[in-house]
Amino acid sequence: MQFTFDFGDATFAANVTAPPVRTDTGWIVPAGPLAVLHPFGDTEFYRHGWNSWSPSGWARTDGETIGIKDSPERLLTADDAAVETPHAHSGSAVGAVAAPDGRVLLVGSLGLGTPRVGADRDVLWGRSEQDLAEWFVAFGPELEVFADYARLVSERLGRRTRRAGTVWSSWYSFFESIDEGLVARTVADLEGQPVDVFQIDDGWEPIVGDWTAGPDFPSGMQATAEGIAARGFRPGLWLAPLIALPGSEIARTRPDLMVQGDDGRPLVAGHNWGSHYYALDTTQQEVRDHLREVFERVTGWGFSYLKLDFMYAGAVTGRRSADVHREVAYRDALQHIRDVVGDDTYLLGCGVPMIPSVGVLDGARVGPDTAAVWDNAERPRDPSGAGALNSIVQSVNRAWMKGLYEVDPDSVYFRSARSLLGEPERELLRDTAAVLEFRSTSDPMAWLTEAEREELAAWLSEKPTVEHVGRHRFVVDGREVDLTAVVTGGYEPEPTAVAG
Ligand code: 9PG
Repeated sequence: MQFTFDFGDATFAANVTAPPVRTDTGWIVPAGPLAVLHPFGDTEFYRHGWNSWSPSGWARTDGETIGIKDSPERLLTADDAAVETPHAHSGSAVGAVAAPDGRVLLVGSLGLGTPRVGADRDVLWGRSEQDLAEWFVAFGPELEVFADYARLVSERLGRRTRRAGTVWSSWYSFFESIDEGLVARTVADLEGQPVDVFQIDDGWEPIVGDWTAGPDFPSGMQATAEGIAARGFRPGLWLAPLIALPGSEIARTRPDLMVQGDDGRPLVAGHNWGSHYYALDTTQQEVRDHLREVFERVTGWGFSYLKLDFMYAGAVTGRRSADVHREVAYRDALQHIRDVVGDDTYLLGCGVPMIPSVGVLDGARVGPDTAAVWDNAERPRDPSGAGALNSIVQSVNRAWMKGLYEVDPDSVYFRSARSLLGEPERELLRDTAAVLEFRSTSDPMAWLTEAEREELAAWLSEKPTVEHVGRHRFVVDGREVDLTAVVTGGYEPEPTAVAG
């Protein structure tokens, strides 16, 4: 049916499936496809990525789209391959077009069903794989409209309020090369620093899919967790509980527990570690029992901060034993994990579908991996590639998600050794973490100079008040932090020498 959205001094003609309802901040539209005519012509469109690593940001409708181009493998891992069309301006769950006066017209889904929002010079549209959720349509000042949208999403899906505090992660220093001796030394060196969580990342398990202590942790993970706690830190652990590499015991012995492809074999759900990997079919009771066992085990070891990675795989398109929408299957699995670990375990999602995780996760990664290098030379046209620049750009474009959970822009650096980042670039990373209000680092104390250690301690102790005052502008304890140049591509890094 035809409908006119009335915002007082502006009206927009639209096609909807049933009559919308006016609220104090906009309109609630019943589930089903919608298309809103806008008079702005070619203008800026806000595209939102489906999972943590998927690109988000503003691009002109008459310019290049934001997204992963030329790689089906990358689309599968770092965006929603099932619906992504690289050459259309579209994104996941929410989108907006900018009016010339600075206001924006927003269409956002209030739930699951892989809702998509896209635009061209005439129309802002929304449609879903399955019509499970209402839409919000609003027109007004940009920051207000996005905040109103976040408020409505969290009213429906929940909002957890536990805070992680400051985090040290092993990933951006040691990567997979960790062992119990290295962890013990690193923890000992960190004692007394204002770090709340010491999080062990990938590398402790024998293989992705089998969540037991690997050969480099012969004393077991409980002993390692106890060592971390004894130095005054909360033990944190990485796992990717919804995926399995082909060589893992679970994938070898129980291929029937994996999401299946049309060929009746385990479906390829993504690529990493020089391999493809599969996704667990969480709609099977045996998989739910397996997840219960895994999470009872890791919390039993003493880990109460869990980084759950590659979670989008629980929502890939494929054959599952129950006929539920893939995002519903994912959210049920995440809720099951939450039920097992209880309220006091902090769950940080990474590679998670963003909206289906609201209300269950405590925090979520909102960008691709950072790195001790500014730009990613391997994947120059892929905004989901690892690097400091991509991590800043994507994370700042998701600042509005602070209304949904804690937002993690990834680790910052203090070290000048073993890094190609100059001090101005390290500061930009730290400013990004400050405005998003999630502070983590991966620098071992042994890699820092005395001055850098002091800087790190001072920075981790700060608890400033943050205001979001413009699209990419913030005020942090009275200091203006303007990230516009970096986010819009106008920042040139200092040429730096190779250090280390
Ligand atoms: C451990 C790492 C770290 C890191 C995570 C994640 O798009 N990708 O192909 C892609 C691959 C790996 C990746 C991120 C994206 O890294 O983000 O912090 O935990 O796993 O293996």
